Parts: sequence; C-alpha cells; structure tokens
Amino acid sequence: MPEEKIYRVIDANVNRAREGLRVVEEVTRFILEKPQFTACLKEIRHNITDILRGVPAKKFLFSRNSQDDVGRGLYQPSEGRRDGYRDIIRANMVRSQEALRALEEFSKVIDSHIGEKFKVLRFRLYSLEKEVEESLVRRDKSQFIREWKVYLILDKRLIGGEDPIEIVKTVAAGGVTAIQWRDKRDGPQESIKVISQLQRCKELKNMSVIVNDRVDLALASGAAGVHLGQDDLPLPEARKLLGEKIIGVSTHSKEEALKAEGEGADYISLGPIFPTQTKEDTGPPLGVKKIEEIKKAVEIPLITIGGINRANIEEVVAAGADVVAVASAILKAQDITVATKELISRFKKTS
Ligand code: 3NM
Repeated sequence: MPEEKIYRVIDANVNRAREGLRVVEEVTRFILEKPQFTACLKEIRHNITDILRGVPAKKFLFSRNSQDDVGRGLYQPSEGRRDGYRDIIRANMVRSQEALRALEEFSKVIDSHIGEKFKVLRFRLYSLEKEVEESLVRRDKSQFIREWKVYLILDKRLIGGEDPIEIVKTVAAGGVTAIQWRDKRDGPQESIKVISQLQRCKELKNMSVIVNDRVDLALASGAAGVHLGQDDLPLPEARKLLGEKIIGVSTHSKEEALKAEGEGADYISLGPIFPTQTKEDTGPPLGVKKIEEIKKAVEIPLITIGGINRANIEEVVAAGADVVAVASAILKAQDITVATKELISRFKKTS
C-alpha cells in the first residue's frame, strides 16, 4: 500500500473521530450539563492527536485531497435528519468508534504500537457511551417521576371492601398518574390479581403502578416498578432483577437518602413529614425543614410522605418536594374526586 494512501486514510479518520467526539462533547456540555462526560470526551479527542504526535504533520497535509475524495458524494438518507440529542449522541459515538477502528487498522501498517493505542481509546469510548446512555435513562426517568405530582398510596387497609380498580379510575379522572399498591396484610394472590387488573385496564393506560415491597409481584404483574422499605430486598439486588423498572426507596434521614441515591434509586420517599395514622411503625415526624435539607443533598426526585393533606401540601411543595405521596387525604375523603383535584391544584399553585 503506498504510504501516501495510508496517511490519507489516517488523516480522514483523525478528523472524523475528533469531529464526532466534539459533537457529543457539545451535547454533554450545553444540553445535558454533565461536565464529567465533557472532560472525558475532550481527553479522548486530545489523545488522538497525542498518539500521532511523532508523525510529521506535513505527511497528513500532503496526503489530504478532499476535493477528489470518491466518497464525498455517497450520502445516506439517515444522515439528513436527527431525532433529538439522543440521536445526535448515538450517531456521533458510532462515527467516532468506527473512525478509531480505522485508525487502529491503518496505523498498524506504520507502527503496531500506535494501532494498540487507538484500540485502547476505542474501548474507552464504548464504556463512556454506556455511561452517557445510563445517565440519559436516569434523566428521563427523573423527569417522568417529577410529573406525578400527587402519588396515591393505595393502602388495602384504608379502602375496606371498596373496589381498588374503581378507586384508581376515580383518582385517574382527577389527574393522578401514579399509585402504589400497598397490602401489608394479605398474601400475594390477591395483590397480583389487583395489580394485573390495573395493568390491563384501558382507562388506566397512563397510570404508573408501583408495588410496595414485593419485587416478585412487580415483575410478575408487569408493574412500572417497586417501592422498597429499608428492610426489604437491598436495592442492588432488586436492580439486577428489575432492570430499567422504577425503584423507589423509603428514607428517613440524609444518610439513608444519599445511600439510596448512590445505589441507583430512581426516587426516594422521605417521611413521615407529619404525624400519620396510616403507618404504625414510623419514627417521629421529620417536619418541613428536613425536606429542604434533603432536597439540597440529592438530585433524584424527592417524594414526601406522611400526614400530608390539603392544609399542608403547599408548605411541603414550597420546601422542595417534587412529588407528594398521600393515602388518607384521598382515601378517607368524603369525596375522592374533590379531594384529588384540590390536592393537585394546590400542588400546581405552589410549584
Ligand atoms: N410511609 P398518610 S408514612 C406509607 O414515613 C407511609 O415512610 C411513610 O399515609 C414513611 O398520607 C406512610 O395517610 C403513610 O399519612 C402515608
């Protein structure tokens, strides 16, 4: 292979890889605002130049001939459009990885050590792509959960003999988009029936159903996720089973909140904020000030719980709650629809 042709390929792929990386860098910097990713991408981009530092620049410039590049006119229709920043990231990551592979192969002709260095960079980029993708999934989930605003704890004990499906349809009509099925008393057979019915109900297509405690029931019923207490299956194990499903964790202190976030919880609940009759084994009420403290400490959505009602919801939201979880304020209300709408309207007024 004539040396000039090799340098031409290397020159073209250095530019291709660097340009692709630069595009991803801009997305992580200005759209995602994740400086740790921007820094890694920048380092990889600079490494490409560093690896070839020993090769005289004029070899590349003399070999460059963009005007006569036979590939210039080859155009893929898919390059003509991008469906948002995720698509931009994906297309440009692939572009850079392919270019690094070409650099690896062709630079081996000049010096096998150079090829090896490009291989290392390519693998770093694969890992980084995975991290960026995981961060995007987390970001989308956070946005989705924050939209819940009022989250109903559908506690079996509080609904007596009433039909849980009818209750959920009523709150859905009032604007609730997330419920947690909580049954601490009966066995799994009743629960799986209710959760599966909720999942199948046409009117509840947009309802996120979260199962309290039971990872197995969440999986078997196809629910949106699970809510874990401090004594339930540890989060890392639950994550192995649940993949991308939502996992929320009950927390009562800053330490518990940070631990849950560090282990990859999608949201934390903090409670009880006020005294509650619904849960027996709670600690003392934490008060509204605690919400401010935890809000500053974590990035994932903060759901407050315990004794929240129409009279105090505004205070809780003003303190930083992203979502408010209630049981009795809806389930013990004279009129569930009125209570639901009022809570949501007060939430929106304050947020
Ligand atoms: N968990 P109500 S408090 C289920 O502090 C639950 O983690 C809590 O019901 C916690 O809105 C609570 O009726 C009860 O007070 C929430």
